[in-house]
Amino acid sequence: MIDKTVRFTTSVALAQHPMSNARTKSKKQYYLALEYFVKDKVADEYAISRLEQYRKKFLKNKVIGEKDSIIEDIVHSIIKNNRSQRRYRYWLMCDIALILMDDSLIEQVSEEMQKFMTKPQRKKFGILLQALKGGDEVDCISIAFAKELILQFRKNYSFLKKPMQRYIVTANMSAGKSTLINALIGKPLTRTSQEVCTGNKCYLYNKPFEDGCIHLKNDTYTMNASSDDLEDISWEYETNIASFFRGMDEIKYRLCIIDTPGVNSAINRNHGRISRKALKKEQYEKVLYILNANKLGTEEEIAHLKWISENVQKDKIIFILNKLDDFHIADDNISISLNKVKNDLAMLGFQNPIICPISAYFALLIKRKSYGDKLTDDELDAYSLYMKKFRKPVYDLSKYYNGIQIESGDGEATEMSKRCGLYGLEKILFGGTI
Ligand SMILES: Nc1nc2c(ncn2[C@@H]2O[C@H](COP(=O)(O)OP(=O)(O)OP(=O)(O)O)[C@@H](O)[C@H]2O)c(=O)[nH]1
Ligand SMILES: [Mg+2]
Repeated sequence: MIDKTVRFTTSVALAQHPMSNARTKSKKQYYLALEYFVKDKVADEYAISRLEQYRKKFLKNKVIGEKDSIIEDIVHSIIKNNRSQRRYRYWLMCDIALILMDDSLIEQVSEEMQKFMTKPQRKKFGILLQALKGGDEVDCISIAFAKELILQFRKNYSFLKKPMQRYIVTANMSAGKSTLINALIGKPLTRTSQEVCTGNKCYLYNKPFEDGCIHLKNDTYTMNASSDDLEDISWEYETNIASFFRGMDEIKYRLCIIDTPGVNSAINRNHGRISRKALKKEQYEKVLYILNANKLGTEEEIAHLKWISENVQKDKIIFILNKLDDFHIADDNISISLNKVKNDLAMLGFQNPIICPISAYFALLIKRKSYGDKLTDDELDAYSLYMKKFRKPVYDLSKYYNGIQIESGDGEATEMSKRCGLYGLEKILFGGTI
């Protein structure tokens, strides 16, 4: 049995699929063959949704039914075809591999397919199987027509081989947990608000490449969630979301970031219980503890820090000092605040804590702008204001991160992400050193 997150976190892009220009009848037959092999091996909701994605692509929502015996004839003819459709069996194998993402199931299907092939057909098909396995020495020229699909499979395959890092995010209400997570992902996936917002655990997974699809599992599963779907998630259930993360640099891990509710809600006491239970029971490499720079030293903050110091291994904690864009030079001083936080933490038993200063809100704007998202007028105004602010040396947060310097060749997004703390934080969380 493979890990349930595997099929949940794969990317598949069908826009350029080589079957796109085939005749309607061929597409229908191709889809039937795909369904025939996949359904025989797995029936989980992820595989079924993938099939649905192919069905929509090839059949434009038409529902089709054929007798089993006819489907078998179609499957055999696609596999054996030696004429104009001789490439179909290669594409089919790639698509099946992309859906199953499981070595032994892929092997089983390839053996079943090969039973219907002649010896020379099997020989050439063997090149594809080797290419899927990633043999660099395989000469793929003879199967160049399947290159794009092989590449998609390989990207998923090597992604799944990366180590998994799990980060759980905790804080009091409105410290900016969800905003920070959105900034790390580079998309507004989790709901943020000045009111009590997150009401249950939300697991956010990255995917190997951008295929334009956000996978969402709440009360049901959808593979192509809209922003309305994300707005409408019910806190009655835990939520799982998978999407490509727009990292500032290469992301060296598979990631699972766990968003949790604020622990200090008096109205929703259950929120604190959910979060504390998660901190005790979940598996994770690090806790990202977010401190709201505007609310340092409050009773509620001290209470949560105390609980954390008693219940979580101290070397697992990374403190994140958020909302530094709200500081005003005359009144607040970032270095002094950081030192004060360090001293307060020392009194609670956290010796030499890692403290990462950031403006999560600006960080998200930087990413969205640099990836071409359309920002509202208000967001553009905030962006210009923060850009001016963080260009001033006193607000430059890059100096609090080891090894992060602004370089002359940095584009606007890189420079600003360094200045607002995002770049340095991502180096720590995504850069392969944890
Ligand atoms: N100025 C500023 N506002 C921020 C920043 N980060 C978050 N906010 C704002 O703070 C409010 C709360 O942010 P959320 O991300 O929803 O906070 P949260 O910790 O997830 O809140 P709960 O889920 O309710 O516990 C929102 O209005 C955000 O826009 C920041 O870096 N700077
Ligand atoms: Mg939240």
